[in-house]
Amino acid sequence: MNQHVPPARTGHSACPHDCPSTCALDIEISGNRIGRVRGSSANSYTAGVICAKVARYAERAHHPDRLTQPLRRTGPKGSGQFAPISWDDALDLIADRFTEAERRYGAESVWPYYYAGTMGLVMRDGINRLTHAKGYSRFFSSICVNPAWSGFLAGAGRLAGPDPREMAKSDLVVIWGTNPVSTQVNVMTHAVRARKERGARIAVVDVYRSPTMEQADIPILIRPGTDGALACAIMHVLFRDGLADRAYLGRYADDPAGLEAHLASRTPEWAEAITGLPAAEIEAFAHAIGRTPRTFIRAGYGFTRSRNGAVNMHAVTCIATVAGSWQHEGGGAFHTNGAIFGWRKSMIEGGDLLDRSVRQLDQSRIGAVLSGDPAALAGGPPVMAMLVQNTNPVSVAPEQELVKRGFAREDLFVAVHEQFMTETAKMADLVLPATMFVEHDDIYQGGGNQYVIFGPRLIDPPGECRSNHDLVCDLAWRLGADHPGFAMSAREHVDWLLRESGRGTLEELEAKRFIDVQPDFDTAHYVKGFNWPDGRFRLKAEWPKVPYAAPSKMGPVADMPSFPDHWAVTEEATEDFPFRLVTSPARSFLNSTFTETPGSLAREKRPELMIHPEDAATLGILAGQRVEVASPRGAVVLQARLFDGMRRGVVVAESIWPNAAHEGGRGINTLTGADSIAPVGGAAFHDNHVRLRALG
Ligand SMILES: Nc1nc2c(c(=O)[nH]1)N[C@H]1C(S)=C(S)[C@@H](COP(=O)(O)OP(=O)(O)OC[C@H]3O[C@@H](n4cnc5c(=O)[nH]c(N)nc54)[C@H](O)[C@@H]3O)O[C@H]1N2
Ligand SMILES: Nc1nc2c(c(=O)[nH]1)N[C@H]1C(S)=C(S)[C@@H](COP(=O)(O)OP(=O)(O)OC[C@H]3O[C@@H](n4cnc5c(=O)[nH]c(N)nc54)[C@H](O)[C@@H]3O)O[C@H]1N2
Ligand code: SF4
Ligand SMILES: [Mo]
Repeated sequence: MNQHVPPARTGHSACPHDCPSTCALDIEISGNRIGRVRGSSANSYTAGVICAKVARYAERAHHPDRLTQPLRRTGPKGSGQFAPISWDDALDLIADRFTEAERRYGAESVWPYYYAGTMGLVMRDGINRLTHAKGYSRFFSSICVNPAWSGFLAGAGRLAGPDPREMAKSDLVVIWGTNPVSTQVNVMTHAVRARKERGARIAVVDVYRSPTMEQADIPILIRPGTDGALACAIMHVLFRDGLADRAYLGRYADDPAGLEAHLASRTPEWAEAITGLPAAEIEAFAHAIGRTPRTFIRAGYGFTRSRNGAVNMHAVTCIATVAGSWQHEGGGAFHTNGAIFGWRKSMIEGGDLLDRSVRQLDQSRIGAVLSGDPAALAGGPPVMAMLVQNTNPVSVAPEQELVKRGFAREDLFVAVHEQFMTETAKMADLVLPATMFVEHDDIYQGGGNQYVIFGPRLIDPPGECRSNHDLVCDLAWRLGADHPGFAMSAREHVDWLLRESGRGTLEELEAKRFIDVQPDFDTAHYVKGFNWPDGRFRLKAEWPKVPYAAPSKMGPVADMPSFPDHWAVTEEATEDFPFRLVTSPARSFLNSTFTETPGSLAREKRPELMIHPEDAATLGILAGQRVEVASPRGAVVLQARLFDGMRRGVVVAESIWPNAAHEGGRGINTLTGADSIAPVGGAAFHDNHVRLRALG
């Protein structure tokens, strides 16, 4: 073969995946193929570093199993039997089935369902324009951020904080309930820079010796769902030992005297009994925080995936207020930058068509919704037809047995738009091939940083793949949905968004590749006050008033403690279910993405259960043995891996493997529950009580 291969060039983009790092990428391109992917060194947050799974992206983009043509189901649901169909016929079929559902049961019987497979604003959120234009059931997004964001908002009143690059200027970086070595590698870049350049220490608070905790100077190993107790004891010590910044509190907080009195009984010994962390370690950690003005708390999502998660996030942010850390460069508490971008997204989302009287269905409760639970359906009609884009609920959603039963319903029509034949696609009536980020135009915003990045189409998509935007517009046309956004290209949407939001034009962004929208120091550090009318941080949370839009308050909101506390609503160990299971993310997967790539599969090997050797000995479980793990919701078989990096009684299964990678096709979310976390919903993926049984 003497084929001419054009010389490689470098394209620029953003990582589209659901990861707070939102890395700026330099991508080798030759012909119509991508080669190595590198982190941009021109971008000061990415700083030339990306994770290994995205560096190997060519194996995902050019995977032999990419979906390339529309497929129609020919066998029973879930059989995997499909035959090719033309795009025109596929779109006609969706339009027919949606129209029929609407005629028989009303527009609310159609439920467009999506999530963050791509974080591009046009490709991710455009489906809402169709929903609003047609009056379909609205999607209440809840699977990921709700407890974390509501917990942060309860104190600061705004979803923003110090520039995440300031971690490099900190003297104590506290990585709390996140595992950045696996889940957002750039946090480590900046934290390690602080250690190298300033001799800063890195503390890591987690429930297992994660890859991040392996690198910690101060490892803080606690029991799951006990972060509120730890935070209280830390603040108790700060007040007790004269390390609370009373001047700062007097000016910037609502009720420091009330908090101090409340914490009087939350001693290190009290917290030791709850967290499993020795009181002496709590004291030492509190002293480190209290004596280091530049303490930067980088709070993640992981520790909020418990039934008391919002309370725990609020408690952790209170530490930065009691210690006065916010006022120092390299200090404060950071979780996400959601509030700094100020987008006007109405052209993408069709916000002008939104009708608040249309019901909202809860993403995390999809099992109950599809099974016809009247409460989950908000008293309305059953869901009869769905378009699923950008997400894989038949692996990732909690209460998986119910989810699978729902998708198996004969009277439910499901179209799934995907890059691969995921477990959700396999259950569909119609599977439509989707482009990848290098094959379409979109705009991205940082979660854990402050950049806006443009990601252009760099190569042609394989076969007949269409982008999310194109599919939504094609369907709108057939369904008679009317909105100017359906007649615009993705590039026109990006340009409109930038102009209307006062962020320049697409042409300007393309020339610069990315723009830095970090607010000034005073804004980021709340020097002029926190985001409440009186400018005071709320040590005493008013949960029902937290400014987070939800169909209603969810979970036991009335019982939430106002002051930071250990809120004992987690699924505690019992005689029947004596262990606590956490389902932390696997390093080489991203949720269920990359479970199709050989490089990631080789590294993750097989679904395992990490169990403490002493617990294993008590139960007669040997390394490598099959173990049945059962929660009140179902049972799963995992292979035991003996690991002494947890408190006794805690087990960890790194996730999310496909259900099919497990015996009997039952994966980890068979065990997780879909009851809502207070105050605005979410799934408690890391809060499960389980029993273990050694299998032969
Ligand atoms: N490799 C990889 N990267 C990912 C993902 C992935 O699946 N794999 N997922 C992406 C997505 S969607 C998100 S939202 C982010 C989330 O990223 P993170 O913010 O890191 O959140 P989690 O990944 O849920 O959990 C982080 C850590 O919290 C720990 N943890 C669990 N329960 C508790 C607790 O009660 N207290 C404390 N202190 N720690 C606890 C877990 O053991 C885990 O090590 O990561 C993104 N990046
Ligand atoms: N046990 C357990 N379960 C969890 C978690 C956990 O920690 N433990 N984490 C939870 C969290 S935080 C989250 S955010 C959810 C995430 O759950 P999901 O949003 O389902 O995340 P992924 O599994 O990555 O699925 C994204 C899908 O979108 C597809 N996709 C990517 N780009 C595009 C595109 O441009 N167009 C289309 N049409 N499709 C695209 C990908 O191929 C992939 O199959 O999982 C949750 N589930
Ligand atoms: S660290 Fe996160 S944002 Fe960066 S390349 Fe990896 S998955 Fe993408
Ligand atoms: Mo997430």
